Amino acid sequence: MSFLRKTIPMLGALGRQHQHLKTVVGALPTSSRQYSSDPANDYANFPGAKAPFVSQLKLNLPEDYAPIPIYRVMDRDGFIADETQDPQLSREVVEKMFRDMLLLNTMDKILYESQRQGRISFYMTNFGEEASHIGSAAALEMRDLIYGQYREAGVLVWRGFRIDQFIDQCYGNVDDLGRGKQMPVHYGSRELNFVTISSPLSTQMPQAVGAAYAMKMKKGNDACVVCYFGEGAASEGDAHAAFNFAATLGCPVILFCRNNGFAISTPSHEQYKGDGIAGRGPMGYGIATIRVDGTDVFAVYNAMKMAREYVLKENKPVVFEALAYRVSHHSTSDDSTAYRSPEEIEVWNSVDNPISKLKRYMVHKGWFDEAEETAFIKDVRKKVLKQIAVSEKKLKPNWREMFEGVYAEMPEHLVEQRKELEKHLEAHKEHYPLKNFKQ
Ligand SMILES: Cc1ncc(C[n+]2csc(CCOP(=O)(O)OP(=O)(O)O)c2C)c(N)n1
Ligand SMILES: [Mg+2]
Repeated sequence: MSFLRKTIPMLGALGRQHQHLKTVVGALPTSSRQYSSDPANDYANFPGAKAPFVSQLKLNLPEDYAPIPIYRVMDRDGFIADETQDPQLSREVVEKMFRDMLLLNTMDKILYESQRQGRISFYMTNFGEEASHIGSAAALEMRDLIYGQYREAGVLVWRGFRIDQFIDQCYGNVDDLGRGKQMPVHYGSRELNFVTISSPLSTQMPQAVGAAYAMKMKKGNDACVVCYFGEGAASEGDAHAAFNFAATLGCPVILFCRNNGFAISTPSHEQYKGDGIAGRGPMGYGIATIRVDGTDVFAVYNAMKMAREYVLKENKPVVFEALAYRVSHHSTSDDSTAYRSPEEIEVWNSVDNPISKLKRYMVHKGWFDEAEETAFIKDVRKKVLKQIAVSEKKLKPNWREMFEGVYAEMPEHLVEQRKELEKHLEAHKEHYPLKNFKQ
């Protein structure tokens, strides 16, 4: 009874409201009517979608829609097809791009081998993706905040992360900025505005969007967030959350997908059925989207400049898809020849390789010097090998540090665990290599 007593007056109120709306709509000229079911208007205005009405029933098939085109500046021979697209970078900048790619490539080769020799526990190379790292990093400002996935070491190289910092991190020694808390390649640098890598895929994505939202709230903001992720990581639920929050909250974030064709052994054609990750942008999430040849450093650079300008001017996100090929194994825990042919790998390692493309461009410009390249690689090799010898001799951080640095104040349960470990090590010290840790 009491339910009815409350409901009947409510229905009466709704009826009155409905009556009122009818009067208002009736009074409006047809053109300004807001309601989708108006027969005089074939453009629907549902709260959930604005689109035309049609009277032909049609199943919208993926193949009815053209794929998003791939922007490129250079062809595989290093020639610029449309001169208006040449970013006109100075010789100095192009040489830095080239040298940074060579440095990354050389360091990767040695650190990969050092894992094979049992010197470090794990490694991931960046072969084939150097242009998307360097081209994107070069188009940003240092104040822009970077969230990486793990295969973006070139962004750090461009920003000035040093060889000793890379190698100390891989050894997790006392000079590792991460204090030995993470696996190799999980770099981070407060100084370089690069948030520390997390192993669980896509965790960085909603975090990056949140950081961009916070930036937008700051008066006079002139920085954006760039969030790198792989096409495999884009299948995680967190990726959806990130895309949708970025769009609906209007966040100045560039959602940079490195689509390298594989998520460990899963090829991209098994990962998704749509038009890559770019295909999700404009229609799926209502996000401005750019798709580029990720082996072309100038294409990535131009597109990133445009993306940065847009996200800051509009306070809206951009989906950025850089297409490339993961030339090496996923990591040292993988053998990719088990699921792809050596011939296929070789194409991407030679003719369609980002470094050789830039090199050919430099040759046409008369900016390339073979002897200089050889000397540079030799010098990097020497530095890396020397640093390995230094980094592997350094002590590990004090083991007590493992409990520190996550919370501003150590919670009770961690204080307890640290005490327990202290007691355990005191009782069984002969079984632990304590001399390798800083006291
Ligand atoms: C939540 C989660 N699931 C699975 C993994 C294991 N894993 C690590 S990397 C990876 C593949 C990611 O592929 P992609 O995002 O395309 O990046 P790529 O390695 O190609 O650069 C997987 C499945 C993980 N780290 N986290
Ligand atoms: Mg991938």
